[in-house]
Amino acid sequence: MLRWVLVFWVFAFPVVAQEAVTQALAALPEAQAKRLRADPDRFAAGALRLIYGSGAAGGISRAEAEAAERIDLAERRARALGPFLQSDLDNDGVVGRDEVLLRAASLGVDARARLLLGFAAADADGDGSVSAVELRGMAEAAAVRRGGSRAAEYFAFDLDADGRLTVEEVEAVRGALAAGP
Ligand SMILES: [Ca+2]
Ligand SMILES: [Ca+2]
Repeated sequence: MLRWVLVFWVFAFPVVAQEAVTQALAALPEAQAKRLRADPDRFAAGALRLIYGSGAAGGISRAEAEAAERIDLAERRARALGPFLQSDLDNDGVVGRDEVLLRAASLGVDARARLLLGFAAADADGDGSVSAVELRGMAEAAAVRRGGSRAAEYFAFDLDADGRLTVEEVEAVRGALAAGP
């Protein structure tokens, strides 16, 4: 009996998946749906990385996915802050132009250009120094620009709507995306 249920599931799932994926795509913004259709392998690689990296037993809950995403964003913010914190020579939490110029002089050409361009962009009010608030704004913008939220996108493809995204679902979605609309 179980065997026949499994046989049914294996053969029926792609059809069910195709319909569910079509519906999920229709609910997403057009640009997002287009990007997913264009590169199913990229979607699958990102989702599987999330599942194997932060989930348990072949799947991930929405809460686990959101926690992993928040940790990822915090790491990106920290990376963006690094060069600025290394330029805060007097450790007062504000990066002044004089500090940045001293730091820049010790760097190679590429790192120097990145630091000075980053400093100009981060100084939102143009007063010649990057305040703690401006630092946080810069870090947030950099973190979102380099990736942004994918947990919501992945859970649009929780095909059986049980609140867990499994490896089987990701593979079914990959297949359905590759097969076309
Ligand atoms: Ca400082
Ligand atoms: Ca400023």
